[in-house]
Amino acid sequence: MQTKWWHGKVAYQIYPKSFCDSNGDGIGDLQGIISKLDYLKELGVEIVWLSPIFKTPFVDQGYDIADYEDIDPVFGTMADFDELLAKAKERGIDIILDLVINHCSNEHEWFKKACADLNSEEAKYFYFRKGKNGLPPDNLRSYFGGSVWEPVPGHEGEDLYYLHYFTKEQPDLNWNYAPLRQKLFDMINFWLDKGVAGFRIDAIMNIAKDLDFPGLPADGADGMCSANKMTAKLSDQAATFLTMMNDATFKPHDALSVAEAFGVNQDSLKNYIGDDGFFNTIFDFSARELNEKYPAYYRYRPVSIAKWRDTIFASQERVNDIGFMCPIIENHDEPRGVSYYLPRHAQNADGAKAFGAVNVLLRGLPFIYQGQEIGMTNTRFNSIYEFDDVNAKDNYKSALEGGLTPSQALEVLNVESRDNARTPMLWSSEKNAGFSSAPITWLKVHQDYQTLNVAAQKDDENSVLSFYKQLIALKKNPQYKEILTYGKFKALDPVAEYVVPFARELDGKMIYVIANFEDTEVSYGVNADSKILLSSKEVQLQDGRVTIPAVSCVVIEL
Ligand code: TEU
Ligand code: CA
Repeated sequence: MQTKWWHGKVAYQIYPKSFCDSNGDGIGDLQGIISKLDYLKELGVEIVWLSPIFKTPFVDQGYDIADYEDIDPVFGTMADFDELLAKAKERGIDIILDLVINHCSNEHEWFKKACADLNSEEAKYFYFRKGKNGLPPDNLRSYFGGSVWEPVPGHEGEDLYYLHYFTKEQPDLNWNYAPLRQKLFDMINFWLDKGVAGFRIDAIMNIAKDLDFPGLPADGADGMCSANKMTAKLSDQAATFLTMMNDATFKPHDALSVAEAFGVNQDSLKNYIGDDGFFNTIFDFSARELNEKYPAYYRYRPVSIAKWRDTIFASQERVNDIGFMCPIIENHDEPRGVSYYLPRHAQNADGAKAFGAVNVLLRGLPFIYQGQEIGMTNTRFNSIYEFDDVNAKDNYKSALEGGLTPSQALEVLNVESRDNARTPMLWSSEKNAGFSSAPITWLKVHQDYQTLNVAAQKDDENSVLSFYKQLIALKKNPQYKEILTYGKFKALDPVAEYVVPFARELDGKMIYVIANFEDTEVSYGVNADSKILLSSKEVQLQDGRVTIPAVSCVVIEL
């Protein structure tokens, strides 16, 4: 395997709207992020991914981009961004941006020009199609509900539609048109030339389209079929585009490319994340994928930590000889991992520490999502009006249509909603958790902010935050860096349902990471002279056996 600059590092995801508000408008911004760079440095992260900060009408929280080369005024200016980039670099932190290029916003100039003149160059940047037999061109269902086709604005009644896999305000870009691809590649290089270290690449497998738009057999009572089923069928076409993009942009810049690539055929992973892959690495969403959301998000099946372990371990083993994936326990599209996967008795600081050890020490480039490092849990939403996310609102509607009562539908959202992770970062016990001085924040503040916050944990050596610092420091410790970066992943015997135990192995050296989410202690055979590198509670090491208390974890060098 080729050695890369990002190997052995720990990454951190910032959701800019909710990280830190510097000007008191209730919304996070770039100056807010700058004010927290020392916090990130102290935590030990060396790569920071910013969810979209570009000009946007915020229909999908910035994942609808109206100008790829400008900063949204809500977040600040290009000068603020340049300052952030420079100050981050001074602290040894590289910034990666969010590349949302399957679609743009309906407020992008391209789309406005395209609708205004169907013969324009810009009209070729989108998929405009005539209906078939009085119906939209195909029966695909958008990720956020309803048809992927919408009448072209200004041409209503002309049986003319445009394609959007996400909301109707996010028209899909036509990757089959070479000049459009070139525009996107130029834009990527604009940011890389500025000094951005790379990108997290949004929903990228969706760029492949069957130009006949044949649709697929229905997978729901609405007669439609999820767009993601079409995407899964067209991965070869996507591969062609991805190679072009890599050659034109990431590769020549030695940039970090991390893809959000749902539905990758597991047999061709090497093409994606191998030495010559389209990307450097991709997120491991295998546990998240267990919940096929459509056609019934509201009929989600809970995923236990046992199921999480079996699923994630399988994908770790799959990529051992291929490349790296990015372990996560949550992100801005998911509920908090501690609330979602852990048994009730472990949905607390103890559980957060043990889950953190798994996240940081699995093989790959781990991403920590803001607030995870203090053990943030799901936020309690008491009414549908407290949610902001389009996806939450759409799923609430479909739950009611599916026969759930309003209070049942609300409970589903409380478990599943993306807004769970999008509430403001908890900095202190002050007003709005120290996130903002505004009278009201754009999304509600977590109910536990008075006790669950950075200020309360900063100087407490037993806090979740302090434990995360130790985990990251261990991963970077020159003595263990090699094995914790390149060491093979090996599953260990779980011995009980809620135990997540694995080894990292390199050149005959071995490190065990054991997270115990049971409500009783468990024990493992190790060596007589084994050394405890880190543990979240006091562990017993006697006669070659280590005993790990309930809801805790240990890292041992054998
Ligand atoms: O997500 C792509 C994606 O497939 C998920 O949206 C998923 O289907 C959804 O979160 C339902 O849980 C990316 C971004 O991460 C997400 O925030 C955007 O909404 C989406 O793309 C559109 O850009
Ligand atoms: Ca602000």
